[in-house]
Amino acid sequence: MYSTIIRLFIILGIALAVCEATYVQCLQRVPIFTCAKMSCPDVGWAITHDHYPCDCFKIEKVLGKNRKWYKIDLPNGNHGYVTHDHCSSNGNVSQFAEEYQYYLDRPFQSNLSDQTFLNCTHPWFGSGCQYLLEINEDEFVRDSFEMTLTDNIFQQTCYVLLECGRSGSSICLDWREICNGRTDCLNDGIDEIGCFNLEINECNRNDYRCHNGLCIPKIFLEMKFVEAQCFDGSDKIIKNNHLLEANYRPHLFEYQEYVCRPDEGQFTCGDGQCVEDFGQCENNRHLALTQSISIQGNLFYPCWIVMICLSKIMNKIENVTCDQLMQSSEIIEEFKNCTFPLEFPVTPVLFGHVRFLYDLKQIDNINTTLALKPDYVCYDEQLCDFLTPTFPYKNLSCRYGNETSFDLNVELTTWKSVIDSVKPYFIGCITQRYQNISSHYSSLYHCKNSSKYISKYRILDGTPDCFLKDDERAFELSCLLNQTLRFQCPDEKQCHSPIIQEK
Ligand SMILES: [Ca+2]
Ligand SMILES: [Ca+2]
Repeated sequence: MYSTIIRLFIILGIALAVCEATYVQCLQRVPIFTCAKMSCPDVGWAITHDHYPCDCFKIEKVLGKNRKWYKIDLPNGNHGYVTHDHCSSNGNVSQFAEEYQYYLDRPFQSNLSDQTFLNCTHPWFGSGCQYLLEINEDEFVRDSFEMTLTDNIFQQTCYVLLECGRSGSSICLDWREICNGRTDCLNDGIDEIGCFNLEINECNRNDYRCHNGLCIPKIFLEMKFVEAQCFDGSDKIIKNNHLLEANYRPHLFEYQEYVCRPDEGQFTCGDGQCVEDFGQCENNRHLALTQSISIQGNLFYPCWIVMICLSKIMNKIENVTCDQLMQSSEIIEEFKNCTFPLEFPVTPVLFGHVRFLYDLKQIDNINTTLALKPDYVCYDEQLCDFLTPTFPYKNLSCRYGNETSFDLNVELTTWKSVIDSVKPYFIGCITQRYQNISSHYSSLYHCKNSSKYISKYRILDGTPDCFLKDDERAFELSCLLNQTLRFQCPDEKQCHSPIIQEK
């Protein structure tokens, strides 16, 4: 945060110092000279805060340093010179910031190489480091973020350096969705390519390994500053125990830089909040997800409408409520002509490969207060090799809904509850097919009856990662891992990961 402000002020300071003037303003009463030297006679005094037109400046070398002289137009039609000591010019700030960067990159090619740049100490800035901008940084930043929020529309920032294919255009890739262990981009899951390197990653002796595999210097754990240094905040949990004050309130920038930990909801709201899939984000990013999964695609209109309403993904379409739509005998009649099994939504509902299929319904007998459960759940067999598919459908492997996690006797009332039921069943699937990975990596744990490998740091971390949940039952192994921050409770034979201390 501070470094950003300092950088901003340094750039402003530099820009003001070298800008091509359109007018000059003096903050003190300074003499106006007839030529660009202190030895020249003066013609009067500059009036404080007056705007003097100016289109050029001269640089004078004084004892090896540059002194800048603005040539200003005077009200009587003559011109004079003032130094930049107490006067500054407006100008094209961004252009000069760019020119300054060009000078830093290629000092000998830049035409700024014979000029002086001031590197002001925070919070001062200006041509002579004479200005101080009094702002409440928290409010300043919060206002700028809040400006992007309106009642119902999520204004998102998109990570554009990966071309991420998602259904529809309502949701784009957030940088937090890269390497988060879930496939978000439907074009070959490019958001998860290469991420296994993080899973394998070990840090050196002087580093702490964040739960997501990144490393930070261990010394940060001992320092008094309260901000988490790991993006997933996993270092904060350890500090929490002995350093942080009880009334610690995370800084706004901490939220902005926060990625979800596995023990939290895994859908990122894009501002530090983490919710379960289709849970509610305060900033409404979940609506963008709902919209993206509700696209009509190549579905016949009545099939699409009825399925949206029965699945309870949304309760109205184009401002007409589902109650009204489902009373249309025409729509209900046409629904019978849909092709069954009907794949709905037209895109994967979870992890980039889990899909739902529905059989023909006696629609008159459906209890519309409940969310319709899928009759079949299909998935990519190569990613979930611990499951034996019951039958193939197109290029997918499928199981009956009640063979997965849908209990016929459990009534679900929301789309989210349908997703919540099926999610644990597929959590053990991998995101990318492994290439040349085997258990000889000492940093990996091999899930039982599965091709999945996870980092040993995920053992007993409170989150099941393997289909059989064996990573949360590897009691003896957990104490053999030689991870210094693991802890053992009295009368227990297992050693817990430090990230569950918060629970
Ligand atoms: Ca992802
Ligand atoms: Ca685990």
